[in-house]
Amino acid sequence: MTDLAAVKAALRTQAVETPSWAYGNSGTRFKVFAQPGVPRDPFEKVADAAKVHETTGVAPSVALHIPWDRVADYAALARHAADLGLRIGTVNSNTFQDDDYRLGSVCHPDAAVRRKAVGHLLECVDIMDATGSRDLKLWFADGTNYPGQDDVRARQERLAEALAQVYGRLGEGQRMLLEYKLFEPSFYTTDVPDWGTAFAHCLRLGERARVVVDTGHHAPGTNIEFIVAVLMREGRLGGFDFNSRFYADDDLMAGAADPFQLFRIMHEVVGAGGLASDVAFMLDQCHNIEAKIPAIIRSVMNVQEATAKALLVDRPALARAQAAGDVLAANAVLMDAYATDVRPLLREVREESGLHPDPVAAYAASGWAGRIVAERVGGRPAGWDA
Ligand SMILES: [Mn+2]
Repeated sequence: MTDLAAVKAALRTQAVETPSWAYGNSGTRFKVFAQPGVPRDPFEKVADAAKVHETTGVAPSVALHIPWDRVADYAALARHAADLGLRIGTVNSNTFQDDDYRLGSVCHPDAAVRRKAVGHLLECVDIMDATGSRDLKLWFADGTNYPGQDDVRARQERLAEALAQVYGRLGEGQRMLLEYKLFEPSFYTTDVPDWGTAFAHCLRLGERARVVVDTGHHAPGTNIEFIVAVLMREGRLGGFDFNSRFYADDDLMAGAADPFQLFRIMHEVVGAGGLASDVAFMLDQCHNIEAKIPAIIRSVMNVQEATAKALLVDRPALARAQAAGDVLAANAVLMDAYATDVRPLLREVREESGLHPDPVAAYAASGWAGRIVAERVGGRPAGWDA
């Protein structure tokens, strides 16, 4: 028996942060297909993010990426967001698009390059101060392509030193989220390739250093929900970058490739009290061939559906079956929840919150898609380089 009112209340309080870069042009390393109407500056990206929140009711913040979202006045950007019912969320750093970083950024063998990279990270904390952001998200493209290219342990030392400098600069209430990625763009070693490496660095730094799990950043077959369970037990899960992968870091819509995996992850999150915790639920996606805003809306809905199913797991029945060693009954409890069609429940939740029951239809009816194509003429469309 599940308390439906409690499930609905939990669903209403869920918050999924959308990434500014998903609104601009982005895609694969082979081709980025430009779309009409994409934002030309961070203010327009925030306006698009506001549409996702307006239609879903559960996307109240938008993540920035520096330097792509550099503006003269960050407080003005935060006010613009607030005017649209949003807030500026996580600030993401970028130390992978400068020629100086050919051999790495914070792990580079040259101290001058490391200083430049750390300087950028410190600038990101300055921006957080201006926007009121809680989280600094760090992902490093650092690594090597060939055996012998650099000293693996020395690179770890350089990384630790840089992280400590930035951690020391954080203000009260600010956190450092360290994201790992198995490989790419480095192909032999990556300096933060897995949760264990990220966790080890976070442990040394302090309580406000947390690990980010990007669902696309693992080897095929990796049991991501196990990683989530372990990090939550340690109090070190900072948040998620949700997306889907079929092969490598595909950055497809969350829940598109493997909705069952997303459910299993959310089951661990719900079980550990993560919905009511400080775990950040973010999307990290690129929409190359599909319309961007509806794809982001769809991703938010997919996260909601996985969450709803996880909330519907009959946990007392599950605990009884587990305690009795009843393998099949325990599995059946989980599968019953997964097999539930939660779309009617989510439609109800939205209607009870004064929203259209179908966010995709609400967006289509809003006329925003046509308006941005008509109005966003001239200027330079936002993308990976702007
Ligand atoms: Mn990511």
